[in-house]
Amino acid sequence: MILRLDKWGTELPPPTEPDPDGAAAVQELMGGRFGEMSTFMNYTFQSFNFRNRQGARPFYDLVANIAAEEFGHIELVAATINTMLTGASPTTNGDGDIAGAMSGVKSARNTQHFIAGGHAALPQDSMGKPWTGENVFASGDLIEDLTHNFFLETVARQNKLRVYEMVDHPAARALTGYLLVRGGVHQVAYARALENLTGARMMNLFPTPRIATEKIPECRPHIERGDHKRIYRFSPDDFKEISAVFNGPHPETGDELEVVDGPPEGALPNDLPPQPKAFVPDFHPEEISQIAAKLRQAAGLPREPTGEVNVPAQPNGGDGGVVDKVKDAIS
Ligand code: MN3
Repeated sequence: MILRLDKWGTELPPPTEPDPDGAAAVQELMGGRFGEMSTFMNYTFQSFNFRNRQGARPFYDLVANIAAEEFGHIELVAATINTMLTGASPTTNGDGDIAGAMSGVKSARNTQHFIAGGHAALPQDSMGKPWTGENVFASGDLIEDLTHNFFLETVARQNKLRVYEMVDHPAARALTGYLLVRGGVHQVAYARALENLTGARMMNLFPTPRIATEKIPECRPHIERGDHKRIYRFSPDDFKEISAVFNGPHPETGDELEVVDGPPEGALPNDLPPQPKAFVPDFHPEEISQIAAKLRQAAGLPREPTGEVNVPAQPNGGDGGVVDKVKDAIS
């Protein structure tokens, strides 16, 4: 089973200028062959199918635990795409007129973001191809699976760097900076697991690809915090044998690898604003808010929402601040 925390693995900037074509590129990190859906489902199936777990407990614990972190990576990629799509078409809730509301995005690279989705992420790659279970390799042979996972994380980091270089939107940069560091940890984890299992000198393969993560500004805060050498234990009581395989010096920095009890501190999620002209979550979202407030009170809950967010939704519907900018110019 999985416990869910209503937090993001790292802080992301709130919506600014929309970047729908950039968001289409970021989709590769969601549903591409080497995207986060693939890492998540690979480790999930490998852990579900793991036989003789008691006999190989440290390896089972490692794979199962990394699977849990990957769930949060999918969430972050989605949040990034959603941030970049916020306000991509006019979204302020005027006097009921929706004529032409979507015309601004008819040439977007991924029109499904706006037709099938509500200005939102989809389980697809950067070409709009749906993620497929063919991306999962779970042979049951531990050495094969670990070798595959090392390769998966290696190529995933290359893809992250390419998206970083392609897209300069601040949300995409924050995302790729974080994922490059965390993906690097998982790459080291599978390499160390193979090394501890077989004696193969996997550390000689680093750095592959030759990414100077410490020189990337969006990676640096995560490295300074020590997140390049840590596996977090995503469970109150389980997966305690990770340290039996995730140990030794980091191949690039020489820092001692460490297992931290409990999930990372993370960050409160931003509340992305409604997109009323796309009926997200409704043409009149304030009606749903009023109903929710009544239901909360009837259930004996406080009138105000109990959950916490980092940056609240902008009341103007997050149309990129265009309305506010016009108001500022007039007044
Ligand atoms: Mn990941």
